[in-house]
Amino acid sequence: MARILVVSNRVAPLSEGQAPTGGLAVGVLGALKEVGGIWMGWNGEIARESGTPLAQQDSGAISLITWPLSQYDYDTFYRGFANSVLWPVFHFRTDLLHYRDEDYEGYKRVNRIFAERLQRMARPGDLIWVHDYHFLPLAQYCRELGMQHKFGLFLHIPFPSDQVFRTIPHHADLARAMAAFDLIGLQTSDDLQAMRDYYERHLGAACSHDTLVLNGKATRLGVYPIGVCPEDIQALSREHRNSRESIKLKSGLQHRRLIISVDRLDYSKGLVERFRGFERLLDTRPRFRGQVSFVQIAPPSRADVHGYRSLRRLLEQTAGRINGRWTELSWTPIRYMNRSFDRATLMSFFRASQVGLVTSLRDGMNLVAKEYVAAQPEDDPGVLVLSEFTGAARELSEGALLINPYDTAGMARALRSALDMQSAERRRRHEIMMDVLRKNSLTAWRERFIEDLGGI
Ligand code: ADQ
Repeated sequence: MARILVVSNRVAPLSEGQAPTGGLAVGVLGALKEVGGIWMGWNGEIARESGTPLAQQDSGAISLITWPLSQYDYDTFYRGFANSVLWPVFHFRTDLLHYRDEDYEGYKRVNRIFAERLQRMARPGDLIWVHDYHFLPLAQYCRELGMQHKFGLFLHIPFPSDQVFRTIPHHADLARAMAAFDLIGLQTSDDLQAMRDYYERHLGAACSHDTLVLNGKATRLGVYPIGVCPEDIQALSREHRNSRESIKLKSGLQHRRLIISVDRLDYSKGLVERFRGFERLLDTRPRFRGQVSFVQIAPPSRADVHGYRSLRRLLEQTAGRINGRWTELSWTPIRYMNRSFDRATLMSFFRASQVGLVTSLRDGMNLVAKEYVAAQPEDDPGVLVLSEFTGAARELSEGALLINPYDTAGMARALRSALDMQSAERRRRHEIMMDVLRKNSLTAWRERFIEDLGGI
């Protein structure tokens, strides 16, 4: 069998107790655990020079090969072009686009460093699986170094409409370079359609249903919705239902019902809108006051990137204001925690709650939504309230209560329906969603992508 070489920006630590809090890391780690492979990327550290020293860590069938970035490369590549241009634009936030030429140069330079590293590591026949928006030109640079491997790119985030994509300076250069991949995987058919539209309209590519041809080179496009391992999550949440943390959470609730949300602290997740939705519920349905608590777990991410610090301040103010309005001596409406928890604890929290609330303004998939469903007890499951602007909504529309996160009153109505929903209806919805999770599991995601890449 061909070796799989995975490239992503940040490689997740393998040690126990250091749970990754990003969807990409959770997904890649879960996928590689089953088949093994080499995972290459940044070790999260800053050094004098990017790319050295190289470190290797082996754990079971997975080898991690990592290196640091220089401060300048971190600032230009990571904070700059990747997270101040590509991330906001791909999430339709052109108002947050901050472009600088030196950031784009840094982005290309780091991609070239990764290409050189990859060339040294790869053996003939390896399948190269690149992850996410940090490495759109990587295959192109590898080809320039003479590599003839099969290159696949999986984009974890949405692909925006062509009008929005064109706000990126040098978008055509980027898109031409991306066409050096043999396979590009997207989360939903909407993303695929948007990508195809752009290539057709602006670059004159010949596009069929699942292939685009640009300057004689074909790139296959496919939809691969990332999933979870539902059985593992079910078992984890069951085994840890009486863990110390879970008992602490329940005793703090004093038999009140619980709405839970877990996200990286990011403007794409619609956290402020969510707080307002919960506030509206308390405003309009007095019977829930003192009876329902909302727990928001949101560890800070990208704190040094423009927009994230002010978001954090806004959230603190909003939570403070709502709590100031409604808190009673024995009840705090919103518990807002900026920290991460290990996976088992998180899954036990999901299991202990009656409603999982996901309100992203845009989200490639949203694994939390799927984890929430998988963690529920089958005989008494909670309800998922889910933004229609997540990739997950494409798959879970029959079981979840879909909302538009900009519609505060609609969100409050959905929360009320979720809290009032009878057990039979909850079980029915849960079963429908579990069927989807089993079919579109993390294993299926990996197998389909690798099989398609290998078969090209
Ligand atoms: P993210 O934007 O990081 O992922 P998401 O898919 O929800 O979003 O994944 C977050 C992961 O981190 C989940 O597995 C969650 O359990 C974990 N996590 C989050 N907060 C945590 C906390 N406080 N403590 C511990 N764990 C925490 C990106 C895209 C998504 C896409 C994924 C995977 O933005 O749209 O679903 O990649 O492709």
